[in-house]
Amino acid sequence: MLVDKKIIESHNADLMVKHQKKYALLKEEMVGVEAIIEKLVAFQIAIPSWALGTGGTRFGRFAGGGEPRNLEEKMEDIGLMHALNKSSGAISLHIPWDIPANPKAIKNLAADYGLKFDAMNSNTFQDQPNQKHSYKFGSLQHVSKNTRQQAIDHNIEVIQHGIDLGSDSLTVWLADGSSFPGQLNFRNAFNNTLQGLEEIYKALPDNWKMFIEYKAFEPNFYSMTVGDWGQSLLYATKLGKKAYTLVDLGHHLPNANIQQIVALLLNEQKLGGFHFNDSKYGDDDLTVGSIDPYKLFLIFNELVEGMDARSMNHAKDLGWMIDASHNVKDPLEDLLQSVEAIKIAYAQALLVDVKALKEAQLNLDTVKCQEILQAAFRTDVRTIVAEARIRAGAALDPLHLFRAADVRAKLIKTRGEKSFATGL
Ligand SMILES: [Mn+2]
Repeated sequence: MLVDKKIIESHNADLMVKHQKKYALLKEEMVGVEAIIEKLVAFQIAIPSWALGTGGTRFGRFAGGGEPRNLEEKMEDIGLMHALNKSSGAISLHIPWDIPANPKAIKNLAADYGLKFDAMNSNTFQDQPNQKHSYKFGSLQHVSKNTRQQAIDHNIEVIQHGIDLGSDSLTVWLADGSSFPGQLNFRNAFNNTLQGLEEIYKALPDNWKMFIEYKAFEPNFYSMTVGDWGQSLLYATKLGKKAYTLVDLGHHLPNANIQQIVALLLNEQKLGGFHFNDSKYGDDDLTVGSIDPYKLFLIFNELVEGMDARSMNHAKDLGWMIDASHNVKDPLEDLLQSVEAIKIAYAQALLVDVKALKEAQLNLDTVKCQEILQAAFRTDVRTIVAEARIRAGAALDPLHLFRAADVRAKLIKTRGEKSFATGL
């Protein structure tokens, strides 16, 4: 391991006095800090296997050096992150990019790093070498039964890989849709897709969940067959109680009120999981919290309120994943920033004075409602998040330590300057 316990302990010792001063002050002022810290320690965010290399755009890809060359090295990267922050104890795999040659060995490796296998992801948006039928015109929606069957079989194969590894959920994201008016019969596309999802659903073990992810546009630009939360909810409702909607923050039209979508899906018991990222225009896949941290806080506020209303376990009852990948930053530094942003927004949401907010809502006191939310959002909770990290055995400042320990240089030394992560 590139960052071992000793390195973390000595890093923490260097920063501890300053941290403890800040924490003592904060603890005096704030009520309920201990309960928040407990929740923060339990809250883990899954890292997608495709985010560990520098992502490509439609125009080019610029590798950063030392990228993981195979599944084992991707797990090494996430293990490294988890050692630094004790908040990313899960990996979300993508098939066929990460098919484990030896599932048992991969499972053991995950246990060594303290990682679990989160949702498995299928891929019917690309054609793979030697694939019989093309997905150029869609997969589960396709006019050809053979193409549809191939996509169904692939998803069932992904479930099997997940069973071998101890995962318990499947995320289905379909690129299906159309780019020109008249290209597609919408009803047939919907019904074909539903039939395919039903076949996949039948192959799910009883303790599994199926997440149906939606996206408003891209790669198709006229229609997407699972284009919004309404369509996803329709499928999930028709399929049954193991099927849920998955919300990816970047998959909405500009200015969509994601907070409200989350609240209603929770109300219907149909919110299954989350893909975190940030964006300015569309599916930009930028670092979580880098553009609009207030929106992220408002979403977490609805998540916390909605989960508490149903006595749900924040850490376990929904799937929490990052789905971001881009060109400019070191992927590990980017992911450390994303996890930190998620924890900050979660901590702020836990600070909201729920009782006062309810009262203000009933009194139609709009000004007070805003004051209550913004009081929580404007609280600097970084010290609380850091305290939770220390208690979990992580580094006080993961990003600082990642740089100070020269982790990327060491990865480049073993993996090479021109290594390319498998995947996008
Ligand atoms: Mn996604």
